[in-house]
Amino acid sequence: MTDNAAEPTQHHPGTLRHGRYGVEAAYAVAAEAELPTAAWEREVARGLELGLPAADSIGDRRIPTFSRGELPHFAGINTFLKAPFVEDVRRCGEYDVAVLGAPFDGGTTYRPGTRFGPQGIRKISALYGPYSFELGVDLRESITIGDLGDIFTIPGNIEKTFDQITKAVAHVYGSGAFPVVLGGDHSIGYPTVRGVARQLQGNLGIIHFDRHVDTQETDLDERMHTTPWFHATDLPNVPPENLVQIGIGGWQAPRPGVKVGRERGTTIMTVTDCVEMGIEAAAERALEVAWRGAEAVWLSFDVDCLDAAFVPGTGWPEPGGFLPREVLKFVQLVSERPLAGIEVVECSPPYDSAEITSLVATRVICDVLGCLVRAGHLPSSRSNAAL
Ligand SMILES: [Mn+2]
Repeated sequence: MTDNAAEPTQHHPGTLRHGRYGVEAAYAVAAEAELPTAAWEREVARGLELGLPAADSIGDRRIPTFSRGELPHFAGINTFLKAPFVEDVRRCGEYDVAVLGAPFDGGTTYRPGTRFGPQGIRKISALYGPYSFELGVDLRESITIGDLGDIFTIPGNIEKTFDQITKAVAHVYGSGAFPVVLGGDHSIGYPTVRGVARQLQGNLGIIHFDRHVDTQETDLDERMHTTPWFHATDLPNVPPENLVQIGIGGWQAPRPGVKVGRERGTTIMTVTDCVEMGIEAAAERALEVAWRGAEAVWLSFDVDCLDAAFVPGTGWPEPGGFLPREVLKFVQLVSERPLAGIEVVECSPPYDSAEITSLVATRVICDVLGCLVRAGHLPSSRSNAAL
């Protein structure tokens, strides 16, 4: 970056004339100065009250005896981002964002293990604080997040599990909270969409990141993780014309699914297409397709859309996928419009290496939430939560 790039931003005139930053860093450094600390101060006070003031030898008197907040990152109970555990799910509407796990891998057709996806994602999410430097957002100061724990899935029964997931997602979406679903294999894409769609008057669009089309009717005689969008786009208010599939490619795309997508008119964007047109243009195109005539848009993120090198812990790894910085940019751009919710699927901790796949999943969720906050879509007008 050159000194020329460090012009003061419109939002913070006059604060940056020293030429030490490029455009993004200049924005980031200035944005941090504008962020409040009120929620953090409340968290410290609560920690001291519930966790007792620290031993006399501790100089920093904000530290309690028992860890009761963000710190230390390795301590505490594993909810997502150390959000409060909401045991009474009837109260999920009191939060802007509700995290719920869908621990199910009965739809996998090769590697299993995604039943441990919610656990893996929650565990590594402890590494993250609520603040993003580049986004200039502090989630703790902007929104409330509750972790509802996991849906009671039925390991040996796909259809009963689907019914449980649909009921859970409809409950959360209907409460006004923004659902963040931790998969689970991609078979859950059908019941999650069904849960949101039944709460809408109008149509639901889907932005789908994946190496695989997932549009065939059945696989191995069941509605497996290769089939969610066939069934989702059978729903009356989930038209296939609003399904945009991003990152598709490689040697794992079943021909029956491709045929269905062609016949129904889904939109498919390969990695090369996206990279060559540019991520900004690709995101614009994806938004255009998903939002055309739609009331809301669901984001379904399969971690295997990334190159296999970055996601060892997944069911069907495929080389040639996105780089993390490409896909993160992409999800940030699509989150400049409102979303109905997000699911992150196909994270399989038993196959993971150094928790890197779970970390990618966490990062995608945090970037989506951060961008929704930055764009003013969270807290949403649907939310009942009061900060
Ligand atoms: Mn996939």
